[in-house]
Amino acid sequence: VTIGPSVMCADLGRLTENVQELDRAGVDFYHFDIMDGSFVPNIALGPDLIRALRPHTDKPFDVHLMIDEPERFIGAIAEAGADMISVHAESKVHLERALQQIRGSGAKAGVALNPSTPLCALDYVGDALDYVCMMTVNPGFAGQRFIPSTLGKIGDLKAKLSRLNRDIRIEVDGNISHAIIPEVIRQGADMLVCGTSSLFLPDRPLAQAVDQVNQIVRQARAFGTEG
Ligand code: S6P
Ligand code: MG
Repeated sequence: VTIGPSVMCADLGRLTENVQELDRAGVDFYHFDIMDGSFVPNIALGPDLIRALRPHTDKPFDVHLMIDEPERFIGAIAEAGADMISVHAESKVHLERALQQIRGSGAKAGVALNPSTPLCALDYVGDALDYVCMMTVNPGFAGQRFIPSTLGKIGDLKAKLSRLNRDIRIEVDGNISHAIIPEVIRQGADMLVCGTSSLFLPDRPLAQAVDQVNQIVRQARAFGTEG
């Protein structure tokens, strides 16, 4: 199980300092939310920021495209330094083609699913898929409430993926709090996007927050192997 800070939740005025601190504390990847003001009712980040941050860390960059026509921007995002790119199944997209395009750019290919989107959206793209970004809030904003029905959906996805017998990772994104981390791990989550609910807390330095999340993850995993 890996943890990735959500970059939009960092102090954007001190982003390189934040990244150095998070790196030292032991995060595994960085999650970038790209929003176009149309697919979601908010605007955030872009390829220039990814490019600017790329020299400051060796950790993988995971880019979540919340945009209407993702195929138009996959090339630019990959070129800016993305290692993983996810496109929304609900966007205006030829999903299988977009996944091939992502892999062709050298990145891992992901599909992001809104909380209300059924898992059958993944039925015919399994061969082109490296990971699923399972939204546990409606995309658009940090600091929202976890949608309870998505918890069982993670387990359903895990079961579906094991039937495919392929190493497709499950990323969970949205209000992944200290309390919910053990639950999502139990359901089969492999990658945790950590934002205002777990890492960027007003009362704690980043390094301490990372330690705490890593400890919760270790405990949850130890508990899982015991039975
Ligand atoms: C939401 C976005 C997410 C948020 C993340 C923030 O549209 O895709 O990646 O950045 O949910 O975390 P939190 O803990 O504030 O919900
Ligand atoms: Mg996201």
